[in-house]
Amino acid sequence: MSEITLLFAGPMGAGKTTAIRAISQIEPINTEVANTDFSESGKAETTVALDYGELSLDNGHTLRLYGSPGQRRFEFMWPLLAEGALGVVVLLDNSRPDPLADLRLFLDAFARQIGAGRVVVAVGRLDSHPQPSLDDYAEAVAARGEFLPVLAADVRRRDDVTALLDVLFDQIEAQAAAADAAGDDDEWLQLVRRARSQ
Ligand SMILES: Nc1nc2c(ncn2[C@@H]2O[C@H](COP(=O)(O)OP(=O)(O)O)[C@@H](O)[C@H]2O)c(=O)[nH]1
Ligand SMILES: [Mg+2]
Repeated sequence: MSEITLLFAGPMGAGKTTAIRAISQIEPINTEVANTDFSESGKAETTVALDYGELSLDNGHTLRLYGSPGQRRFEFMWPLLAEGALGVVVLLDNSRPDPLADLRLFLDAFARQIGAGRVVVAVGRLDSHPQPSLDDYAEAVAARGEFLPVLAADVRRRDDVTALLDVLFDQIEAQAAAADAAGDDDEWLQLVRRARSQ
């Protein structure tokens, strides 16, 4: 497997396109069109198909960055897009009406990836919208019996996005190393080590 892909998911306006733009080394490809779905967001434009960007690693490999369409009518696509991805970054927007409901929706979609330790949640706009707090998110995750990191992030800042990837990679590496030690030949361990050796 020479392709390493990461998926950015989350509701409309959470910052998927912005996050990919912040770290991509190519001009990201996206398909913004006029938003006709104002029930979900007042944004004038939105992504109806995929965002795509690339990050070249020093070892010659390329990280492929995908942004999933955020509207609920594309819910069926989210787990499909995550299937081949090394990891998933779920972006949430704390200014939305019920961000904890958004959280639950996306955790449902990525249950398999969460079980494998390959999901991180990033909450945006906490500065202007402090409620719910990161503790509330952590409690909501724990109440589901799941374990995953929940961090604050402003995806307009490249450093915030790379910090998210670091946390994600740490977690994948720890889980994959444990599987490897247990005798499973863990392909994710090889992948995450490749993704990190930049
Ligand atoms: N104030 C503020 N704006 C943010 C933050 N994160 C993202 N944004 C802005 O929110 C918008 C997100 O839009 P976009 O990336 O298209 O979201 P997408 O629908 O998930 O692709 C952009 O205008 C960002 O600049 C944040 O933490 N604070
Ligand atoms: Mg977008």
